Amino acid sequence: PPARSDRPAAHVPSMDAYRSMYRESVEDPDRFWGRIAAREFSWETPFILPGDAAASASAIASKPDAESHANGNATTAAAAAAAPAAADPTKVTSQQSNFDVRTGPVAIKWFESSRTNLAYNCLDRNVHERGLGDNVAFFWEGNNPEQASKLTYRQLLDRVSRFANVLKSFGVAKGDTVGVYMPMVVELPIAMLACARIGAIHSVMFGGFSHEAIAGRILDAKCKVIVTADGVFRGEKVIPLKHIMNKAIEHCAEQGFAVTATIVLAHLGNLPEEEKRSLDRDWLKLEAEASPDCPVEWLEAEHPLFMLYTSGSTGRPKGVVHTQAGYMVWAATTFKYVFDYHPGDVYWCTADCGWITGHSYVTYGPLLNGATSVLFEGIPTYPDAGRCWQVIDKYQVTQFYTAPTAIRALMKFGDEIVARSSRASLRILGTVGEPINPAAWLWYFNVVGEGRCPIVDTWWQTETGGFMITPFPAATPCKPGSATLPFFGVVPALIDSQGREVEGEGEGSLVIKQSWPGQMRTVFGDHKRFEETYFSQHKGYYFSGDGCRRDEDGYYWITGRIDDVLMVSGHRIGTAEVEGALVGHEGVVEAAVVGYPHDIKGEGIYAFVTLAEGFKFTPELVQHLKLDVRENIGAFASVDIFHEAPALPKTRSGKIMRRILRKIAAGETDIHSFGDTSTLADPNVVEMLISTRPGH
Ligand code: 6R9
Repeated sequence: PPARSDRPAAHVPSMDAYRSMYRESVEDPDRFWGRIAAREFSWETPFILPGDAAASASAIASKPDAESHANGNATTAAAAAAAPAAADPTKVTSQQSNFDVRTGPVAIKWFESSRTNLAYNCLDRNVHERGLGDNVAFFWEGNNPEQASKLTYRQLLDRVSRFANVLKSFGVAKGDTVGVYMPMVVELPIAMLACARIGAIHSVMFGGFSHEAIAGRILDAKCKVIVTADGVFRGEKVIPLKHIMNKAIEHCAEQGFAVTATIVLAHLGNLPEEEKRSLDRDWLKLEAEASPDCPVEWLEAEHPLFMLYTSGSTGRPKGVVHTQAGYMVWAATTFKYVFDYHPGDVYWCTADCGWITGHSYVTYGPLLNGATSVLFEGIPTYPDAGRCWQVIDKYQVTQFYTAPTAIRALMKFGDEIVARSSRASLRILGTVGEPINPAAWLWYFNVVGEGRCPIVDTWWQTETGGFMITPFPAATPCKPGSATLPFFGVVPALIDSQGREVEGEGEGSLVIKQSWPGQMRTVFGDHKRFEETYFSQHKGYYFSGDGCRRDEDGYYWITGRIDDVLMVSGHRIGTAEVEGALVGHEGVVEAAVVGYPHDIKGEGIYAFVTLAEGFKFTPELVQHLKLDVRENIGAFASVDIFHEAPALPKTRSGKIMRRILRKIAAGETDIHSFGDTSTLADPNVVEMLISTRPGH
């Protein structure tokens, strides 16, 4: 990109700079992360840098206001330098943590022995130590373009402190879980930060989830206190959040679990009488009455920050647990470098806080950097498909981060609607959620960015906490469709079908070889499942579930999930969850769900269903099945194509051959292109399904 004279130099200005920082980050992670952590965050009890007082001291010298804490009780790493030499010097990284199930339980720990608070670092540090109190934290842009507001860091600190006191008044204490089911309004990050401030663990549930999906999550985490809103408009559609939450809470009660309070934001302000419940309390009233003084709860580095449920190949969604210090350092550092954030920038990520992208790159990453962001309630196509470009001009957005599915959807409306906006403020474009096809990449680059803005194609997962493989915008030459090279501290590897590491060019299963600070620590309530899911396929490695190719330049190209996980419009859905919903219907004896290529969504959902005796594959039945899936999971998991399958292709041992079903779903008709079919119990089943595929 052309250098702009009014901008400071990029944080990573060249490939040489990237390579030297990368080398240090993987060769001496203790020092690398220790220095960053000491310099850029506040610690109540500092961790100890690895036997290197000089590094600590120089980190402090470069920090002008290390001593001035309005709060008085937080210190920075200054104390670490002053502290007597430690007996055990390696307290920064997980060097001693175990990554290998063969040598004992997997245990990931970073910045041990320290205490900090992530909300303090997002708010108090910016207001009281960095003089950013009057800077805008969020420009809120409503679904309705006429609705907008803004919130400074000082106002955000005030509201978070008050709301933290509200939570405490309901008995929420350190270590308790709080369920959050909210639209994209400022109160959503406020609820998250209020939890973090008092050491409560938030469990944010996406606003698109059904009451059953929510009930499952409330029950799993035993969330006694629920934070929600009356409802929200998304485009022209109203989502009755309180109605859905009421049903979820009733469902929990039937299972013997009692929610004790629901704090309800009057967002639409017209909650019907029949949706009101005795547990309801009015958010804004409570907040106004609460004290704005809420001392920070200082927390062990490994104290849980949040859990976020995500889908895997089997079973129910898992509660992915992230902790205070490591996640903080990861979310902030990846944000700073990959979006090359500088004061004065206005950043906009379109993700919902109900997903990991909204946790790391709407809430925590930007706030930790003292950044100014846009928080958007609506959808990219309302009131028309030019909305994103108008919002970019309105707030003079410099970094724009969205998903390939949104790019493809907007591309369909043509270039002219984009050209109506200026977009001159844009510097960097980002994408996340699924592999981006080169056509969409090129449109994003040429039409939206007018060839001026590098695209950061960021590969990462709920489990990784933040970016793992990504370009650095001023350094890494891009190739459309490649997430390019690893972030600092990330050591990827590819494992071939023989279980060996691929050297140089090649393809395989993408794994990570050593711990990084933002790594998930456990599955909530089920550490065994954590070890089984991520560390048992390839011993000594973290298993991502993605396939990947490495090219001659060492660039990584993600090829998609190699397990039974679908990425539909960037939303992660387990095929087992959809199948579970389908076989819950009395008319279905067996169901097999696969993904198929879909122009806009990336992947569509294709369901093969075997019906019970006496049931007919009528439009009514299909309609029922559709509703069952919506009720179980949510509308975003809607099945696109139903295919009646009197029988499914199975191995002689009775395993459904999904590989074959994927080919049929993709519309392939030549059985010779299906790969090995010799283990099929009944080869005729395949021919039969090919000839009955809907649309043939
Ligand atoms: C952040 C997020 C994770 C899965 C991941 C992969 C896919 C995400 C991608 C990408 C190709 C990218 N994915 N980013 N694939 N290129 N830039 O999406 O988390 O919801 O947990 O999904 O998304 O398949 O394994 P999550």
